[in-house]
Amino acid sequence: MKIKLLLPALTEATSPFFRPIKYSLFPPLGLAMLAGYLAPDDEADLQDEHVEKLRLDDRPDLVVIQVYITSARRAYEIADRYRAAGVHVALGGLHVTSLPDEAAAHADSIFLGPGEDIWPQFLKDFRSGRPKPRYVSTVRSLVGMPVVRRDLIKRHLYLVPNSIVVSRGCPHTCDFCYKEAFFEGGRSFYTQTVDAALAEIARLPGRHLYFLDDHLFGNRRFAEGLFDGMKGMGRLWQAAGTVQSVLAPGLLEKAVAAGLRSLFVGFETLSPANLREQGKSQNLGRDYGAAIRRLHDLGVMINGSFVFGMDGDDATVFDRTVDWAVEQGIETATFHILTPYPGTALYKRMAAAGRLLHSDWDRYDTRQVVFRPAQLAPEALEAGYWRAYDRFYSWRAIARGAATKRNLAAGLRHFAYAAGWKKFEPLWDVVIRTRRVMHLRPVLERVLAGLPEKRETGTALQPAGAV
Ligand code: B12
Ligand code: SF4
Repeated sequence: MKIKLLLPALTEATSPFFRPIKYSLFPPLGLAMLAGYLAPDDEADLQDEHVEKLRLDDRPDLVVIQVYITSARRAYEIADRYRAAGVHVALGGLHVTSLPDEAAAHADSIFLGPGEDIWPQFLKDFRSGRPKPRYVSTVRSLVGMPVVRRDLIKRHLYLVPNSIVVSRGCPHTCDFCYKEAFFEGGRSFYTQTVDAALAEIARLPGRHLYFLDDHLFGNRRFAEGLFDGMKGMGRLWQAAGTVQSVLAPGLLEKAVAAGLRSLFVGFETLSPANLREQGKSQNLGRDYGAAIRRLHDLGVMINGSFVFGMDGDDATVFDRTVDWAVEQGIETATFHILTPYPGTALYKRMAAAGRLLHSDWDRYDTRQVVFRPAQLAPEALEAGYWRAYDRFYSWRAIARGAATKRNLAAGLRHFAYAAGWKKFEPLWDVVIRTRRVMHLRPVLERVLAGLPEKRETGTALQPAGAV
């Protein structure tokens, strides 16, 4: 059987928001995972529109498309084209799960929820000539999952080809998160076995890994087993975790000993009222400053995530948040405009209150305002969002953030990481256009390796006590 697996790009690569480096970071891991269930004599072709031009003039037996909200329009276009040519089209992923009826109009089979149970079932049905129009995941387990078909990934086109996921979902329930809608009807947080996760890590070449799990620390027993097992493997890795897990005694130390060097942390807002409004209770009453100090003391850089536009946010929120993040020495920040994804509690609340402005999914990209904010005009929210990026990544702010570090090495690492990510866009573009992004991987590893903050011998960039 000939099977084509496609990840369409958000709108098209002509979008004004298309930032080549951001979209050349990670390969389509979900699709490579699905390909693991194919038979040895199946011919699979995996294409990712973020990094290559799609070839759509072939006639495979089956086309599989992963649909995110911002790529839905493009995904449907491609699906319609293949269906018109008589090819069976399967659509799955987050957006299909949120809006199955919308997706069903463009597919022969749709898939709701994670693929590990329904995809092998579909393959059996398809091979026997009886594919169903709709498959809904209910059995949630990663035990016995086949090996991810990384041989289908064009590694040289990505800065971080070693992305890895060893769990699904998250133990928390934030109102704005995709998670509850996607995992409805079954477990919404589960992990691989530690042994299977370690075996997958051992198969990955090179040194650097990026765990894309929503919350790698979400199950303490699993996380401890994983980190203990990774100790001595010589890996350098990045991941995502919560403030709560950073503050948990002992766990972070194990992660660092296993090679953790940078953590994406969902601070989201500095306002307790906002946290309450969004049901993000795990952040309530947590000392953000203490979590940051703990990470920095252990030599872990921080990518802080912040959301603007919650009901408690007024026009002062942007500068306040940026100033705080810079003062705390957070190395990189990701800002988002609050976005009610269909199927989430937030979406239901906004829809019931008549606050949604439109259903143009292309614009549900966390950079554009799609609802009526409580205290801000939509234009002011968008302008504030862009200003936050400009201010946080100004040379002055990068230097100020670096100067909070207790030694020269940590300050330089901060400077190199933040500036490298946001200040050399034209260079990134050239490197990506000339397909040389893989040559920058050693540079990333070098910066991540860095040196821990605690080094006693370091040169102070700033008087002691200024942190
Ligand atoms: C890595 C990542 C990215 C990467 C790369 C994505 C990639 N190559 O796949 C980059 C940085 C490019 C990115 C960009 C964006 N992202 Co993003 N990203 C993620 C992240 C952290 C991990 C994705 C992942 O690899 N998951 C692990 C794999 C195993 O799971 P999976 O891909 O979902 O696949 C499984 C199922 O979905 C299912 N499945 C998927 N497709 C199909 C098809 C069939 C036929 C079947 C049977 C099953 C199936 O089976 C797979 C195995 O279970 C997720 C968070 C998350 N937990 O998913 C956010 C997430 C997907 N991103 C999101 C968003 C909003 C964006 C951006 C708009 C952000 C922005 N402002 O730029 C852009 C736009 C992307 C686009 N093209 O439209 C949202 C999506 C919301 C939505 N409803 O679609 C998420 C959920 C983050 C969040 N919590 O809000 N992202
Ligand atoms: S902690 Fe993060 S991943 Fe978990 S539900 Fe909240 S936003 Fe989603």
